[in-house]
Amino acid sequence: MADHSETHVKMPNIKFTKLFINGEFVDSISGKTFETIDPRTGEVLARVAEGGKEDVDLAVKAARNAFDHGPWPRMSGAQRGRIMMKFADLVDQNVEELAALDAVDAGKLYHWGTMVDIPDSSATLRYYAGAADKIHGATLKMSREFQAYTLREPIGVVGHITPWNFPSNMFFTKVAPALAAGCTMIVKPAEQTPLSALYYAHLAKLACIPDGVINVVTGFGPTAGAAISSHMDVDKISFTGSTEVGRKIMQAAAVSNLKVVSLELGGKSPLIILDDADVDKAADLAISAGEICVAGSRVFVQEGIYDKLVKKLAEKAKDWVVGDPFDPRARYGPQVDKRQYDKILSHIESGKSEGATLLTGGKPCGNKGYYIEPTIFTEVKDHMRIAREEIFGPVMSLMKFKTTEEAIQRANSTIYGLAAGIVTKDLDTANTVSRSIRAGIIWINCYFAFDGDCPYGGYKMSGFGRDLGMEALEKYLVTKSVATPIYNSPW
Ligand code: TXE
Repeated sequence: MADHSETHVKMPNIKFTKLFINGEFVDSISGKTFETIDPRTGEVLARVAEGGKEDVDLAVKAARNAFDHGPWPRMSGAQRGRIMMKFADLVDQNVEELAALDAVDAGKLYHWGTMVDIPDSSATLRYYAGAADKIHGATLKMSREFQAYTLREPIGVVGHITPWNFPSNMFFTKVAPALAAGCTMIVKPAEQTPLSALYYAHLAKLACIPDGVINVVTGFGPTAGAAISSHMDVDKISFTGSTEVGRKIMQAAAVSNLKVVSLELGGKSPLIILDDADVDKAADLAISAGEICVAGSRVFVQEGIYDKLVKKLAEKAKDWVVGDPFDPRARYGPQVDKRQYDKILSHIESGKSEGATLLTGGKPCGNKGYYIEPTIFTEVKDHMRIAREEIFGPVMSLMKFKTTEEAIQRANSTIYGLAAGIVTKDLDTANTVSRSIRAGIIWINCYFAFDGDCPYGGYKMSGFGRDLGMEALEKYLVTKSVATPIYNSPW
């Protein structure tokens, strides 16, 4: 654990803690608030308005009104795009404040936030701003004396329910394509990390996004989240989070108004390292496990390179600095909250008791906050809990294999299918593995390579629907066909 004495802490000014409904920051109707905790210390960072069903009703009413009568869906795509560009500029102008908010609320690394998370968020906005005036349907020559055309219309009022692992990126991954499509929306950020979403609501207002288009209701899943997913006037839910809650959201949609659902859920992503891989590079790629849904938490290593890789990882582990997210030397910050911290530690204990070999880490560190040493287990067997369940923390499991066929079979032997990686110099093998793994994104000789233009999402119980790319825009559009007769057509 790094010594924090030299750390220059850029404590953000927490200005926004109320619900954002119809363009105003308001208290919850019940007057209730909840604590958001600083994972660096375990202490209360701020009290935030706790939205409940009545608040969701108000937010949906505002979004419905903005959709049915407001300017946003009726503007030209070019106009929406211009406003979204302004929103993106405001995000960039506040990059330090936003990265600091995510650092104290979510434990995200500050320097990573300023260099990657926040710039990627504004880039996502600009990507979809550019798409807003390129939404069009087709002209259809029908088989009889008719012609038709299709209109691509916004789907309506959208509920976005997001997790805590990437508070800023998740916000824009959901909000940006929905804005471009002309939708209005209610965002419910995770209860662990509500602060940056409220700041984004403020910036949206400054960018002149009309009132009611973006509403943010902070609060808990079983109350605020459930009220959104079972609401009769919400047309679509876009959710990222656990498979368990994804199931509840589908059920709520089914028994309410059959709203359209897209789900990005858990993963247990395999990284397959073949004998011909460069050991140094393979070790760097393997060290990608962490609080990300696509973490390469099952690392399959071919037997010829296994011992060399274990040695290399043990060497590299000496340079891993766990520390305060504001410390530029820190590579790992704290876990988001006590529950996640306890969950990760319990997985580490299960790894030890089920007989995996602990190579590095394996225990908490620091004298306050939710810090855990990055942990590597070797000799992990497929039946062990650490190999089967999503851990969502800095825990890597190394498993040995003999043939590529065996690696493919074991990699696919999971209920999830979010991401996978392969490290090899052999293009034929890389292509074979890519086509054989059932996962939404495959990385060859790289890992965690995301881009606004590159869709991602799940196979199997990792969900359905894609975020990012032009495919995500489609989720927020619905097709209408319009047919007219053509009399006396020679064709
Ligand atoms: O997710 P939850 P949590 C996985 C990961 C992690 C686990 C739990 O395995 O350890 O999920 O994380 C809202 N109706 N992922 O507890 O509970 C909740 O308030 C409607 C994978 O954070 O699914 C929050 O806003 N909404 C993942 C959001 O759902 C409900 C990212 C996510 O919470 C609700 C995060 C309900 N009944 C966790 N209950 C990924 N794929 O990236 C909760 N919520």
